[in-house]
Amino acid sequence: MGHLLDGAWTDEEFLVELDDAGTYTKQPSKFRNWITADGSAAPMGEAGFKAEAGRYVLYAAVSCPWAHRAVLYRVLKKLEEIVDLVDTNEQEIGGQGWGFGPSGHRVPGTEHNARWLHEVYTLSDPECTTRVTVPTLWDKKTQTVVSNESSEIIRMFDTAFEGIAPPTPVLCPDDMRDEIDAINTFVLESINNGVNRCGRSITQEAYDNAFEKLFEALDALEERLGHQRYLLGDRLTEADWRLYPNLIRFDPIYYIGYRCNLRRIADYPNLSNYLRELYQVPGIAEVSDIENMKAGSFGKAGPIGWDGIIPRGPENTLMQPHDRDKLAA
Ligand SMILES: N[C@@H](CCC(=O)N[C@@H](CS)C(=O)NCC(=O)O)C(=O)O
Repeated sequence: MGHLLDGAWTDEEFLVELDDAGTYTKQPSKFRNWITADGSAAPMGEAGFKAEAGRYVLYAAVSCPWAHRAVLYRVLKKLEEIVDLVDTNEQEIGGQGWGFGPSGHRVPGTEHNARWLHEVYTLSDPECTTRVTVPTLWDKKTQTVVSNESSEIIRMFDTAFEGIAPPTPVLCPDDMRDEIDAINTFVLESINNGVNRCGRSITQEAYDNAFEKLFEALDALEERLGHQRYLLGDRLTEADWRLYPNLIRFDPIYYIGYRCNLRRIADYPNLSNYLRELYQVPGIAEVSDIENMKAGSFGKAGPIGWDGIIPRGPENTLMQPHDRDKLAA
């Protein structure tokens, strides 16, 4: 995929996501502001992004696990009436990254009709040099991108809209933050990035390393989930929701398309039972459309350069009963 260079789209690969060993490695996100309850700057970026109903737009794509985090939070934190959601179309061969289709999309708060998501970035910063990624959080009022970093968007969604949105449990409570950060780092390295490293690294060695680390991590989580209901005990937290987008894609997409084929999640009794529980949380199945995830991932212009033929299986059994409540404290 191309990028923005000084505000212009280029297909040239200069923000390369491979390190010297051929390992797929993500670029840092460009926009890192935070929405806060009173609009103060915290913990980084510019001030001025106050939590207000109807002010912000979340750009996402169904196929993307990072965007999925933010879409899940929009449901879990009851923000559907407060933060707008715009799904970009899948990428097109010869296109300019994430797009809105031939008739385009009127960017809220502006008169601009955008054909591509990168135009939303240049409305915000006309000279920017960056990859253009989902999720992207847009502010209609200041006509700027607030953030394109999913880990931070979900933290904002967790608490910034308290008092505006209906009450919901906090998913990263202060007294659990260190534990959550620690397990997030482990899951990020071995699983969130691990599946991409298996699918998109360009040397055997880089793939082998990622593959070993990925299955060691899944084995460790399988063991952990044998004696506790969630990753951090009996409370469902951010850590679980950062794992879920990869678990749900694992058997239909990563196992076959990303060469993650030692074991399926279905072969892990605890992980598969846990995945069913998360999928069955109210509202989550509706924003976990596996057929659309497959279409984006295996599409010709998708991330792994598949031939466009979408594998039909496996059967979706995620609505089958789980018995995770037997582990409740
Ligand atoms: N660090 C970012 C990564 C997001 C990301 O890599 N999204 C992918 C889709 S799954 C993307 O938009 N890639 C386009 C590109 O890198 O050019 C986040 O977590 O928000």
